[in-house]
Amino acid sequence: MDIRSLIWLIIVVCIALVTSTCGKTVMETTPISIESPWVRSVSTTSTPGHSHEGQPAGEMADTQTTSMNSAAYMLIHNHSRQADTLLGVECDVAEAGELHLSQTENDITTMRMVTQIEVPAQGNIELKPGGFHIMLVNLKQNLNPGDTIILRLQFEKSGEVLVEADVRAPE
Ligand SMILES: [Cu+2]
Repeated sequence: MDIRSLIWLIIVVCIALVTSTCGKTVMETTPISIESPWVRSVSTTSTPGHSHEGQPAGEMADTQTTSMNSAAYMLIHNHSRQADTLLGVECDVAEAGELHLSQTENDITTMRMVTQIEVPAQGNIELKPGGFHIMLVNLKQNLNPGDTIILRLQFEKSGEVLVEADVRAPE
């Protein structure tokens, strides 16, 4: 290797180092912060079917399948001067993470899937039982109280935000 190629190699390595350092800085200054994330505990023996959100087991159950769902809750803060939008969630313990909204009207609770959840500028949105929540669809394993699971939240402006959520029995 002649001296000219060596110099080029050093320049390329330096650019790579600087770029990766910048990437880290961006990650650390994300304007999104998450408070008290938790996931509803589920096991095959306690809650078969699709029941969630406090409905009695079986009310929403698909009688022919033994699939399990759970829900994740948290308080999402947005410290930015721009609104941001939660677009989706991924999680290794479930086949899919869906954004849902539960609503109660005339004593009947229904839930529907939503495509996004907006987090206002310098404000927050609470995901909680009976309201917005993240539905973890078709769990691949039991979720026992005391477990910790990782959720990967996808925001329109802030990109991916990792959340470590505790598994708890619903109150
Ligand atoms: Cu739901």
